[in-house]
Amino acid sequence: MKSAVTISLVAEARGGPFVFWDGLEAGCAHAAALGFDAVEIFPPGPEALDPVAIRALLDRHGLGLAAVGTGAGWVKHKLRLTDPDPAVRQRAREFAGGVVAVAGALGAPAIIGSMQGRCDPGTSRGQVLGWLGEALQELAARAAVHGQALLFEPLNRYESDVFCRQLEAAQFLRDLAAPNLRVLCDLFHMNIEEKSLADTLRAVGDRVGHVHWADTNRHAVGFGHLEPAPVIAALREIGYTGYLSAEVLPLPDSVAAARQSLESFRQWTGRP
Ligand code: LER
Ligand code: MN
Repeated sequence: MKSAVTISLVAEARGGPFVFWDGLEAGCAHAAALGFDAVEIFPPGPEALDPVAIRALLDRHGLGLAAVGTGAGWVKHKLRLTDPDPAVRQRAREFAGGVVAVAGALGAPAIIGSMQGRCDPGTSRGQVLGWLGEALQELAARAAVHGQALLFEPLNRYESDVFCRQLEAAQFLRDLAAPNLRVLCDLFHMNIEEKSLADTLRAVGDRVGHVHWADTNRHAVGFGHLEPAPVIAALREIGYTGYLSAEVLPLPDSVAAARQSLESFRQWTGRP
């Protein structure tokens, strides 16, 4: 398994669970100095990411790119893949598709989290899942062009009611028959929704595509009451070799949260 740390470039998301906030240059410099393998970027949109410049920046710091988030589509532009308005759904697909393309050009997967939306009153769950399924199939096909996965992230009940539990999401993705669709398992959301984190990870199995390495209170792992040992054992059992990416509150400050995230990663994976 490999370590990663989040960098948000979205001013509107300030206060959210991202570690670094002061630009890509500064975030990459901190991540590399601390010893992370990679960064995960939350951009305001696809146009904010120049693949050539980002490749040069990552290479200069010896960092990988773990994933790129699409959440600004919702946070900044109020775009949802399941909006009842077809014009909004279309714009949402274009926005997410742009992020998938730029992430793919950089050799990374994109994440569909808050852009999944929620079931509005007056809209049936069947309709919402239909719209979501169509969008994920289209976006997965765009990711496949680059040989990348598309990561779907179940969110806890206070953020969405589309898929809050990992296994239900994994079954939905399996039925879509797009083999590069994977589940992003965020340990913070899982702590709220799952009976057992380890059993759930084992059940999702080879559909686990990415992990958000967060404690129960969304602080860095070790600052809450998560028991990492069974989580790591389950990930080993299913043969997971992807990222444990620190998507946590920048508390007590960004560098301290990053340092604790990496220390806990090293402690529990045994990686130097
Ligand atoms: C939101 O709670 C979250 O976990 C993010 O990774 C989704 O964009
Ligand atoms: Mn997350």
